[in-house]
Amino acid sequence: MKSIMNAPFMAEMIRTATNMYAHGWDERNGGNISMLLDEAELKEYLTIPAIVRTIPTGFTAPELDGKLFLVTGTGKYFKNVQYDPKKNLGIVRLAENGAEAEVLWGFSDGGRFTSEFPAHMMSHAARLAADPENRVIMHCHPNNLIAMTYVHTLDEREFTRTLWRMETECIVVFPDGVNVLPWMLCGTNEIGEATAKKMETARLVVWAQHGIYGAGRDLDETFGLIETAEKAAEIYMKTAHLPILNTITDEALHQLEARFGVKAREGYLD
Ligand code: 2HA
Ligand code: ZN
Repeated sequence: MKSIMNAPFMAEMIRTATNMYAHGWDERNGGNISMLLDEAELKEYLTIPAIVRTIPTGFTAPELDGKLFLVTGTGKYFKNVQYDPKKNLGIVRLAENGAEAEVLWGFSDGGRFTSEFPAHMMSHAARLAADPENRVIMHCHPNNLIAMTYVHTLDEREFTRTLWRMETECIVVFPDGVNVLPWMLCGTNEIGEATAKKMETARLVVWAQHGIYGAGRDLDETFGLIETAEKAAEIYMKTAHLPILNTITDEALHQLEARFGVKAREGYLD
């Protein structure tokens, strides 16, 4: 049996959490990540099943029954993941139609998965239906995206169009746009269900006055998605109060679609 600390998925998870903290997206215990693991790969590192303990999830997700996730712990700081992965992260397998999470590794201080576990798991189910290759759900608190939700309309088409115009790459990186939820109480099944619904049509879901959710096939792709949206929001926050003399036109956005072989969300371009 190989040491799980040498597993590529573990190294990537630690690197990503560390990098997210360095970007200022995950103050204190802010943010959470979950990544779907491949059972055959995990078996090189863990005996499955070897259940340490079982935690009720408070929801059901039959689509995810038996699936394995590497996930950040509740109350844990991204800053500290690299120093004690086994305490700050855990590997769980969903059982009983998703109503139970079997801890197979980690949460070594008796902890449990992120308080946003419902939003993560429901989002995994929604994204897997849209893209069977989806592996990662990532939540964090990027400054400029949050700031933008105080001063910009939350209309999804308008929010998306503004971000697309802030940087040439945006429409190429997220042609499906950005969906937006109004402020809601976090950590609940209700925000989980609402987030998952929004994940059916886009890989980015902004939580107004809170942060963002991203989905992707791996940690790098998901990080890059949020990074690009956050950069666009930063440019918006740097320029929104100034006289705008130039912009990226819809004609230019259509050119980008053609050049990069992407299709903008239906009805989002004039
Ligand atoms: O505390 O980010 O949304 C973790 C969070 C809650
Ligand atoms: Zn949060």
